[in-house]
Amino acid sequence: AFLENVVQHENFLSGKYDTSFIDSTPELFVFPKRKDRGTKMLTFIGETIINGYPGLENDKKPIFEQPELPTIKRSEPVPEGAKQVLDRQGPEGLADWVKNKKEVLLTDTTFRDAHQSLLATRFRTNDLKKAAEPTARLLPNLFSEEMWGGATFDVAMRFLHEDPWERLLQIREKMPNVLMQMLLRSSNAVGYKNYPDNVIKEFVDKSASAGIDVFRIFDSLNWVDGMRLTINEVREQNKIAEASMCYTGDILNPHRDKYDLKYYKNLAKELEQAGAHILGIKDMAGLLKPEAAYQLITELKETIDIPVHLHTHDTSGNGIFSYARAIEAGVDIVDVAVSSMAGLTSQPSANSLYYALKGTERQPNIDIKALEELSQYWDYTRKYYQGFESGMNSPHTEVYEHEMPGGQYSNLQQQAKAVGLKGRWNEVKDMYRRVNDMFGDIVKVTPSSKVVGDMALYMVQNDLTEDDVYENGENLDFPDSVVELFQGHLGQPYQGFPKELQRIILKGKEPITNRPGENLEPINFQEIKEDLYHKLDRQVTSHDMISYALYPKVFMDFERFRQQFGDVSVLDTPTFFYGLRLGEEIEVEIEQGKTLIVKLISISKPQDNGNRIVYFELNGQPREVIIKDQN
Ligand code: 3PY
Ligand code: ZN
Repeated sequence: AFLENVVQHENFLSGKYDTSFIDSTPELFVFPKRKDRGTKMLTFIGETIINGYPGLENDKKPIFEQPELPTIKRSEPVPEGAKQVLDRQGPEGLADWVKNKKEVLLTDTTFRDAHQSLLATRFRTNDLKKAAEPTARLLPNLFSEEMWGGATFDVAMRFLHEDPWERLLQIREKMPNVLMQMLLRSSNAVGYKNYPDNVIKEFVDKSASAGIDVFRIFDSLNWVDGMRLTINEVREQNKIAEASMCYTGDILNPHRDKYDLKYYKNLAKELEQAGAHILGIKDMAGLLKPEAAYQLITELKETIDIPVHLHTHDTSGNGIFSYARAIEAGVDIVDVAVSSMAGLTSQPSANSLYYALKGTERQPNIDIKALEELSQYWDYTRKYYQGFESGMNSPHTEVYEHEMPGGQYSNLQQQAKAVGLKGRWNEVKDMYRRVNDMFGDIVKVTPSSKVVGDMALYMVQNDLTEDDVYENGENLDFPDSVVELFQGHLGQPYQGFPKELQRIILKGKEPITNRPGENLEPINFQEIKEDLYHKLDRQVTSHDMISYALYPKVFMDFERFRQQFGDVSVLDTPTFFYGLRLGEEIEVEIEQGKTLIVKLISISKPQDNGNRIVYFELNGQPREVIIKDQN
């Protein structure tokens, strides 16, 4: 299979894969003969029944209750919302509209950060899109719905075998009144490394035309030079540039003065001057304590003229208190999730905030009954994803020590497990903090947070201390991501890299100090288009080209999967993760008006070669598929 071809290839194993690897390795493109859609679907379901879904225990399919959605009146027009303000008045007009609101405005993160932070980003478009229209109709006063970007882009292709662009287009269509918001890692786009400038521009342009209105842009080292091109391109598209500063450290701690109030005020001013329509504060780990929130927002409101939008994670359990203080100080917009998808490593609950602000003039103007009903939908749907829960079930104040972003916690835990450190998770967390100190106290957010995590794993795995690194670093083979960070390939940290450690890690290599994008050759999209056309033997869209430019290997794996199994995004989630029970029958709408009825009849014992025959009925006709039992 293509996936195996790739991951077993020596160039891949050595870590030297990029587009040219794919280009020069034609054997990867030996795709199986085309099959009809029914057979492809049965093959996928059969695979899942026999071999399970990667990352989930191959358990029996649980019985799930059917999630219920609130009732809506489709015959009535969709109420107008902030999207119409943007379309009529442009980004500056929208920013004024925000500033003139008395009540605090809300961004709902349920469709993006909430599940990225609670469930390893695994929510499927199928479940998200069902909630889209009720959300748009019942919560038209939302400032925005964060529903794209961050890790959702690669996870969609990599693990869910679905096209992230389809998700955007489908949800956009169902939410015509709410601003669609994405998280954009600036020159790292939705990836983990810097991309050529023309890739960033193309990505922004196509995201805007596919429906994104608000681009929350951040740089993983708070390096404004790494953000200007992205901010300019968003402005060029007449969309909202929400340039964000990542909050790290503790402005209340006088002994920790690298990131003090002055630092943030200067940064905010710089971002405003760089063209931000809104200032974002991205508290990705949830470190902003209530009093710090009050002081920070108070000072920022005096320093800049654009609206301020605050994002936090509720890991410590103090999220609502921090929001309440920020709101008292005049913050314009805050990020919340629908209650059953809120709390812990996710955002604070919208429902809780509504009640917390009762009796104040800044209470959000939102329909609490609708929020409760939507919460029920997410509650039931979340159960489908129970195998991806992190196991954290109470507030973790230790986050103030390790400072790990909400979205990284469950991911690093998985990574630790994968390298055999399952029983040493506490050590990994502690090492994460120590690595941050070694690195000179840097901003930790994707992808810089991943580098800190990689180094922590490396040190725990090899039983290394800081002294070992300083004394014996010449003989250590540091993770590639660590070398790249210290080479300047993710940009420049505030106050520079620690010189001694940089020397040890780079072993004589020269670091760069200019913008990494300036050193990268532009991608030739025309060439990609022709190339993909020949390889895929189908029309190539501009979305395909960007997905390929960002993630060549992931995109080709995804294509290979689609050729083998078809479009599995149409399957309901329990079937996608667990297959079918004996005798169970499901309906799958593979396109509008075309439904397949699939029933599992029986499964043979494994033959000598390990194959099993899975017997189905497809639209009443007997069908069988042969599946290799990998167990
Ligand atoms: C991302 O970049 O995906 C994040 O959510 C960072 O907090
Ligand atoms: Zn976040």
